[in-house]
Amino acid sequence: MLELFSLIKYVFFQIFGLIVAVVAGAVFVFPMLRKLHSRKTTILLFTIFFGISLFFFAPRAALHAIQYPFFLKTFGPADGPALPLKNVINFFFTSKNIEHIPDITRDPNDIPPPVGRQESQTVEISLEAKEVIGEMATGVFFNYWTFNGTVPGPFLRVREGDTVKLTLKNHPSSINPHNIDLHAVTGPGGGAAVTNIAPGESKTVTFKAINPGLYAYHCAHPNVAAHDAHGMYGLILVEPKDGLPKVDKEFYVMQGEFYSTGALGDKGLQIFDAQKMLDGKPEYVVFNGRVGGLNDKMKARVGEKIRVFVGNGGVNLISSFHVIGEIFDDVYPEGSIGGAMFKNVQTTLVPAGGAAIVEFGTEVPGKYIFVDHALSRLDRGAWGILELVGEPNREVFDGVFDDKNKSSTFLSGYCTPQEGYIEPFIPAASCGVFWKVLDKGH
Ligand SMILES: [Cu+2]
Repeated sequence: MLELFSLIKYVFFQIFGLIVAVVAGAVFVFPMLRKLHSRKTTILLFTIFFGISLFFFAPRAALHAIQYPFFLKTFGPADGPALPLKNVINFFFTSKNIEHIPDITRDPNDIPPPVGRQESQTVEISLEAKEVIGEMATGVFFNYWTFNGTVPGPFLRVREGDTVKLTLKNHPSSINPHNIDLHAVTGPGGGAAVTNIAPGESKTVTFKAINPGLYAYHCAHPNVAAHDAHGMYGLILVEPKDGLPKVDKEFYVMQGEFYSTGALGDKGLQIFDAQKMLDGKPEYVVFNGRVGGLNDKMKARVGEKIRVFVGNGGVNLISSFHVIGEIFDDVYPEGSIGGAMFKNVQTTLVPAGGAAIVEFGTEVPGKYIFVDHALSRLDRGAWGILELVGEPNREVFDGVFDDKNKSSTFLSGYCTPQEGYIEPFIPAASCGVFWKVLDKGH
């Protein structure tokens, strides 16, 4: 009910507000003016009003289409990011059929094992475009468009030289058409050109994985940015012929931005804000689809070697990926495999629609926070905790955790959201401000 109210608030109130204003103006203002002033003055006043209206609205063009927002005019090669009003109304009437996902996050541990083959083969993959409702933070809901019901979509893993036969279905409850563009594909649209599907349809693209690397995939149906900004992305790893070196743990992390009409922390179903997307001003910047999505999921033992497949669904920001308290021993920059690698890196760039692979050994127990080191984004949700358990290693790291300092106790593992620390403090990555504002009761 709260969700429907949000829709009414933002879309229908706007329309009805306009109608009410016009009717009220005609019914009340005109006779009032007629009573107080002559016909000539009335016409003059209305002309002034009409002129001012033209002054404000003419530069924004006439009503571009029956869409929300009404006046958004863009110059992309296809449809703009405004939502067709018929889809908004359709959503309003079919929202009961849309699946509510309890946890929109793709588990960062959910990665297929290494391919482990010495020869190429044909790999069949099936994905489903699915529009669902999920929780961004406690009480904050989004209409996510997904691959297989989570953000990001499944981690796909094939071998260099494999032939991939990928079938994409669009769930019958979808309102929008979708497709898939995999950056591992060599061919028109990365597959998008042959996988446009209406709700209920399914199509197949077959491609040869020629180049090893870690690649993003995403929906490229117009408006591409709008589809991506709803959560339609994931990663595909094309392993080199001999595979990647063995590690102990692999994690799957993907950053993304979400643009809502409501401000950060506003409760209820959030309406997509096309203008904020064009302006590159997201309300939420998160890992794996929601605030706190990675927390309580990434755990390892001291001594284990860790590999993180990091992607960025965008659509506007470049991620400055960093793990607080760790140094990346090895980085496959931009997800490139087979080229020059970076050694001993603090922060690595993950471009929009791009990826990186980072690897690090673990020496000291504690909590290690994955962040986008454009640090104000932490307050929008871009952080997640890796917990390392093991014996203290005082040769590598020594000191006393200060029980009175929340950031100190948090990183040592004492501070939990349940304990209710609520004041903001430095570093903001710690438990206080986020739990209070975004995730109370998490
Ligand atoms: Cu799509």
